[in-house]
Amino acid sequence: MIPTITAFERSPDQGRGLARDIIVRWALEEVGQPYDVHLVSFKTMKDSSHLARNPFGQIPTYEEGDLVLFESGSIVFHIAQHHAGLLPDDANARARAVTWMFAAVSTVDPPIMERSFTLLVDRDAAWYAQKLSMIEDRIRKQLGALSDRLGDADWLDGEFSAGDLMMVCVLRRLSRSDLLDANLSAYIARAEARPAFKRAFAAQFAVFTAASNG
Ligand code: GTB
Repeated sequence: MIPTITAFERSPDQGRGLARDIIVRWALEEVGQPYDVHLVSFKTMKDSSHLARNPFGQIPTYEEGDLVLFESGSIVFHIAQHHAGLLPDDANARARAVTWMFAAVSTVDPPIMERSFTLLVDRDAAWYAQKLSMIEDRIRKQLGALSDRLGDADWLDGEFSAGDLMMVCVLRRLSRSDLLDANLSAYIARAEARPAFKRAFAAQFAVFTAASNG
């Protein structure tokens, strides 16, 4: 059965592929699963039909027969459990890959999101510079630890896994900042060079181009 995901009809990221549908697109491309995309506007995301998919009125969502999922991490985990290619067969290696998925969403992502939010809404506040600097210090500390752990390996734990996919999607949000060291920038570049990422990126970019021309 071909799953259907939701994505922004008009992504505010100018085609940079930062909205989280790219995470799901990429996972589906990695495992070779075709998918349909249902585009939603900011208005229709808050309609009851979309709230039934995601109570928070957000994208991405994933529908496959009777199954309706939200949360990009959970969707990627579902895809990875049902297809070969994103989680190792060995039970311990699999648990470690899942640990990296959680590390991405629950340790590395929160301060990066907070930084994005601060850049967006706090610029006029008297304490803006101080707050930004505190958040960036926190991010630097975490990324230093991450970069040390990665070392000169290609991926976080052996073969490329759903853990790398989630982590790279979190880190890509910093690609225009000075917070990524050369090691993490190269890690992102390696991931973005994967054919599956390129197909996912092109698919979301086509939506951006169509919306811009429409
Ligand atoms: N924890 C959820 C998940 O991982 O699935 C978070 C989902 C989420 O944040 N969805 C956002 C959304 O639907 C889009 S991805 N927002 C609309 C709303 O809440 O009303 C976050 C996002 C938005 C915009 C950019 N951008 O413009 O660069 C990047 C990322």
